[in-house]
Amino acid sequence: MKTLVVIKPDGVERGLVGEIISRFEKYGFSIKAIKITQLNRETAERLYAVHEGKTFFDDLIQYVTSGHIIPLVIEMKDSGIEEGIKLIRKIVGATNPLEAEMGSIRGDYASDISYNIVHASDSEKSNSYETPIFFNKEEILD
Ligand code: 3AN
Repeated sequence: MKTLVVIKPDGVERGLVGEIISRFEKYGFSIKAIKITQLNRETAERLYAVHEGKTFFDDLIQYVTSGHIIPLVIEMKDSGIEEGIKLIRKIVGATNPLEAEMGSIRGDYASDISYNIVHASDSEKSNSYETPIFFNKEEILD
């Protein structure tokens, strides 16, 4: 399986890029696409379309467009998409860092739900929607 992970502006600014990538690698994921970029407002709104209208939407867009981000496609060979995404969500930790377990990225490094370091697609459907926002097919290696 392959799926999308995005290191958000606070993860990049805090110098956690190597640490975050290293955690996925140690669990057996390998990188199949990677870049550094910055989202414009329109693309950020597309990425977070499911949250449109929610109280935190404007702040979320402001935050994800505020700095550099690092989208990655990571792969776990011989794993189904559901199991792979489940494992990634465990490595990342719960959306609210106060509920994220210690030992997860958010549990160890985040303290605020609005600045939670990393985004990971939470289903096969969201991955199919989100990955093309960052990468075209040729950029994702086999
Ligand atoms: P996750 O990133 O864990 O998949 P989503 O997709 O539900 O979580 O939410 C996307 C982002 O929106 C979160 N990473 C967080 O930055 C922000 N967010 C979600 N829920 C809230 C909330 N109740 N208050 C503030 N920000 C939120």
